[in-house]
Amino acid sequence: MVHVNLFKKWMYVLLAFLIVLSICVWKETRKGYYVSLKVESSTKQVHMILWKWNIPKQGNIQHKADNDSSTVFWSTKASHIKTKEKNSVTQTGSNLVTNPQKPAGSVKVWNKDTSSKNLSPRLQKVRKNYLAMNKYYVNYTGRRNAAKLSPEKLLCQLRERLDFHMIQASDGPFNTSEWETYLPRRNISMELGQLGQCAVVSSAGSMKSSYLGPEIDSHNAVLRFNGAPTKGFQVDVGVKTTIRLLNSQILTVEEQKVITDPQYNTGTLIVWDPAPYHADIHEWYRKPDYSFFSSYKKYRDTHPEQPFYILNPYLQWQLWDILQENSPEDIQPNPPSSGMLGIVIMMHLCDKVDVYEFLPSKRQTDVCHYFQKFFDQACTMGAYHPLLFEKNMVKHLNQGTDEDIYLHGKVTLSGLRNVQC
Ligand code: NCC
Repeated sequence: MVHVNLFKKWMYVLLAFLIVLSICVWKETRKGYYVSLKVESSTKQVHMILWKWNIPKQGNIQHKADNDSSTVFWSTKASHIKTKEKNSVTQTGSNLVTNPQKPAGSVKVWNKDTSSKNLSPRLQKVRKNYLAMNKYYVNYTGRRNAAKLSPEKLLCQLRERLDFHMIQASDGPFNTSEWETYLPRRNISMELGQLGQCAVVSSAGSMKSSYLGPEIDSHNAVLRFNGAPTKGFQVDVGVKTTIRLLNSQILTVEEQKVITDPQYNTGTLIVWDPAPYHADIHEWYRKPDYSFFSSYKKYRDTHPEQPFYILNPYLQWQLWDILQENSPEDIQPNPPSSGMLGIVIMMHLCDKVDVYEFLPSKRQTDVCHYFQKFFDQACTMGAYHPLLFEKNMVKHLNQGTDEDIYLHGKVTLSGLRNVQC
């Protein structure tokens, strides 16, 4: 009898164990199923999940759940090389003293022929989904350069085909007395003058611990993006802000913050908004991607003295066409990133442009921004924006050295006004 009871007890324990085990296994299976659903389900759902311009809360620690968080570098010789090297960059006064432990010529930096096949499986799926979605009705019928154009020819394309004008009172729907009081009267080139050496500061996590602040501030003009702060990060990113390029989402979603936070009230502001590929300015005006016109006006009412421009909606697609024409594969049919737009705007305004951490240095990290603890490889490699192809083009145009990229994430580009075509 005692034996039978003991046996029964053991059976119950075993049964309970099996039930708990099955629940755990079921939960794990559901997790995996959800992850794959995220990238393969209907385009509408994918669009919501793929964080087009959705803003992580500052200070939140988040990590994209996938297995592509390794640090990836692209060598000019061998692709897909992982590195964990720790070269030291120390600072004395305003001069950067570097101690490269790597001999020149063997540094690993972004490869200008990086293809979507080098992306993690998750980001490859994301790219394919955006291609299928084609939200902006892109219908590219232009050339495809099988061989890479020379950097000189590419610079000529940028110089001749990009329309850099900011919206002015004579532009179609803005030709009303109501708008006249809002749009800046002076054009941006007159406002800023001819600029010499300029810097573009990407918001990448790898700006952290770069000690590039003094070098960045030594430029005649500095361009920053969206909410990227300088306060508290001066040593790494500097303090000078000549231009801040905003996407229309931040102006609408964080309207109050943008209006009241003094960091936005420095230098010249430019806002841009994704437009449909073939849209004319009237169509875009009626239906912008983000309804930012009222936020723009509110900002202008609060800070009437600060120059604040609206980028014409054609530039993004003229630039996209050049990116597509010079890429061997289909690029995401979405506008280029603020980063790429900012780079070409500075190439238009300046004699020389140093761009920091757009091409990742040895400090490359999956931390998205230098000012937030948010992890996602997509910030560097691209998801919504065709960032990978933008980076290929910037690498191709670089006039600086691979060492500068490796140590400082720095590329040097020629201003477009100096280009002979
Ligand atoms: O992140 P974001 O860009 O503001 O960064 C500005 C530009 O820096 C370059 N960058 C950034 C991070 C990184 N790890 N590597 C990089 O090379 C890119 O060129 C980038 O454009 C944008 O382009 O406007 C973007 O805006 C954010 C976000 O909307 C704003 O920061 C406002 O909060 C988007 N992020 C999310 O939606 C989560 C980003 O996709 C594009």
